[in-house]
Amino acid sequence: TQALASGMPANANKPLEYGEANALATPAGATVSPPSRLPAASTLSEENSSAKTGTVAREGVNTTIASLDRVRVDSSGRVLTTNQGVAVADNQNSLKAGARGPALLEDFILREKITHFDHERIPERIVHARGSGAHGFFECYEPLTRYTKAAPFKEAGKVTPVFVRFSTVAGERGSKDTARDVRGFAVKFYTDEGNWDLVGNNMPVFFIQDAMKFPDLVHAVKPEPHHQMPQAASAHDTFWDFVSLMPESTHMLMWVMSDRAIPRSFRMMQGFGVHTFRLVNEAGESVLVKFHWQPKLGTHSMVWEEAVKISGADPDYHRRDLWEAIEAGEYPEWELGLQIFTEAQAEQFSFDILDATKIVPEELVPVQIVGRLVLNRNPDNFFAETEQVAFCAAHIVPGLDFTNDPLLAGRIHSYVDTQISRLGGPNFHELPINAPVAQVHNNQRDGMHRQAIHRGRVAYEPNSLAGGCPFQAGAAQGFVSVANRIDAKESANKVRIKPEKFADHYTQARLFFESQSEVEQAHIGNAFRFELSKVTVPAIRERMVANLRNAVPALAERLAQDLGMDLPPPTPKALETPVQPEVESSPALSLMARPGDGGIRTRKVAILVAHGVEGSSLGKLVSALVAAGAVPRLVAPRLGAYVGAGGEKFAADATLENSPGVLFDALVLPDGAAAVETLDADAHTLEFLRVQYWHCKTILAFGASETLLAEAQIPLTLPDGSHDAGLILADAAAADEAIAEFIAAMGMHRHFDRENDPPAA
Ligand code: HDE
Repeated sequence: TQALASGMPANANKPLEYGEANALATPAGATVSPPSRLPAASTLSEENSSAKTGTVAREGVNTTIASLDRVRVDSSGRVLTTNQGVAVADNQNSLKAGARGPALLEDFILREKITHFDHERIPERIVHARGSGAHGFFECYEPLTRYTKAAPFKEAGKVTPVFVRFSTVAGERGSKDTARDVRGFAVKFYTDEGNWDLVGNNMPVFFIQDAMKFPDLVHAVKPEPHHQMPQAASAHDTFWDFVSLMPESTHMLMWVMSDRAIPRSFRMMQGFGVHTFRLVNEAGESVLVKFHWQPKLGTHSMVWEEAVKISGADPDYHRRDLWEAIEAGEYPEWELGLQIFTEAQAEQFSFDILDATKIVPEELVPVQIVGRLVLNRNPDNFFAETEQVAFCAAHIVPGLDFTNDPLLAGRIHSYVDTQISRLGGPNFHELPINAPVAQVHNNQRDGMHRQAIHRGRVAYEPNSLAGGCPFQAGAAQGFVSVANRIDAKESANKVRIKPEKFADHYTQARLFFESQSEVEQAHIGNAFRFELSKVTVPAIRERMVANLRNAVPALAERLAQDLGMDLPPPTPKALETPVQPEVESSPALSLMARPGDGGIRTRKVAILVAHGVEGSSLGKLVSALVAAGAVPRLVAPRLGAYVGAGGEKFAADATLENSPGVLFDALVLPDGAAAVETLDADAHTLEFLRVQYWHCKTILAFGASETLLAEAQIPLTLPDGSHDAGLILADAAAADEAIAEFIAAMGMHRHFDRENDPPAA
């Protein structure tokens, strides 16, 4: 740390290897010529290390950067070497006995290169294989010392560096981003008292109550083992076979069939710690807590058809969205909310707080906002950071503790264990992205890939030879488990049973459904229909509908009809006495409860252009959108320059072919007869328009482009004849008002009153 603080290289023998500043410096006496195969000033991307070429990540304010800088490598102006540091003279040709002769075994340069390449891949995560990460910080608003001594909450304004990884669960590493799935929301806090990983999801409940069932759940949802299909999808027999036999999953199924499973962006979804945890203060007193992340941009989702099409048009949709927002300085932000309650309160609840298939409704325990999370720096290298980061539910720090949630218990074991095979041994905590900011001193030694060079002959404790060091911290400083765990008063017999309240599988499933808006309820029904229609075994469909009868009879009836089957009798309940829930509805469970501020920052707007567009209104529009923080793109039949009716010049940066409508939040159709005619002649235009309309997005049509609406058979009013707030027709004269109306309508995100099931022809 002294070396780092003084800006000196960490290893004085290798001054050139460490630190960005050093890496960029020219070694004494060396002459560095520009790389020979890049012609100077050829194209924009070769001149600039821009976001698009992706060489150097934009720097954010983040104290982890300091420790990671030690290992960051920048090869600008450097000579190519082997891994042993030997300069390579020729990187094009292997060593051969004569020009047409055999390659020689002695070519250590070729062999090193190929051998390393042969071992580039590591196993992907068993679940959550596909993910995207970013660096940032957590800032505490007020000291929480009354409840916890955990380092991040000690004082107002305290900043703790974090690395966050978002993920889908079922798909493989190379699968699509927009699958219907739970999203992982894993946060590693590099606190000054050790690493704390809050490894959560974007839904506050889970499918199962006990870790014992986790391998079964995952085997059921993953591609079926005989033919390895389907990829990144739950819509298949084995998943629904399993969950229909596990009524405890009914609540989670409601969440997964809701639009929460197809978020518009990682930046627009909530995060939850799921389990009940504990906060522990200096005096050792503890309270129970649930963790919530609330996105500043509000909670927004896609519609299913859109998600399906995006997975073809841009399988990296969420990864790109996160990357681009951070590169643009639009740092995503969440607030941390806590639901804090006592054991005495918990005992009164109609549900068990150790049951991860239950939430604590906000009406019972309000969410208290305590800080914010800001992501302000993209990783420099996906593998080194996002792939090698190892989260672990067991990583907690003094001031936090677990509860006896039997699902959490399994997680406490699983995460470290899985890294041992994924990251190749027990020393993965030394990988730079995993290394704590807090110092690490213990007597663990050796193992694969050990980085630290421990000095001295003592690797045990107690010892006298090293003066007793490293010494036990004691209760004042060190981690102490809370003594009075909930359930301690229960019988100490070893049993394999569940607590009684775990048997209520339906009350909160109903609560969730009843708390949704009409549109959300309709989407849940559609999702069940879609998924179950992919199930080929009728008995599985029946069993699922039979379960749903216990939760939401109307939903089960609708599904029976939609799936063309008779309504089956309800599944016998595990708990015959009905539970009296505290609340019948919890408005906070609707996505609509958190619309954000109505702004349109980072929203993508497609402005269709062709030669002859009426240019003045488009100029105004682009300025207004940029001023509001949106991202306008000019989409044309081909890339390149276009000339407007008044001689204005436009450069199209996307094409109807490479950027279909599903990739945009809103659409603008231009005025100008010639342009409209050209666009009309390209079938992509009408397709673009139809999907925008179908997916309930905002459309602004200037002047002559109204004919495109007619061609695409877009109704100008809602089915009941009333005004469609998301469809704005404007002539150039009234451009200012139309633009203002367009921006306001985009702020509403979607115009669901347009929606029809099935979509109107
Ligand atoms: Fe995980 N989970 N999980 N999980 N989980 C993993 O750990 C596991 C569960 C979650 O971005 C694995 O490093 C068990 C709940 C996230 O790297 C593995 C059980 C929640 C991530 C594992 C659960 C999660 C994982 C796979 C039931 C929400 C991705 C690779 C007892 C609170 C973290 C790895 C990242 C990853 C085990 C259930 C969240 C196998 C045994 C509930 C966000 O260890």
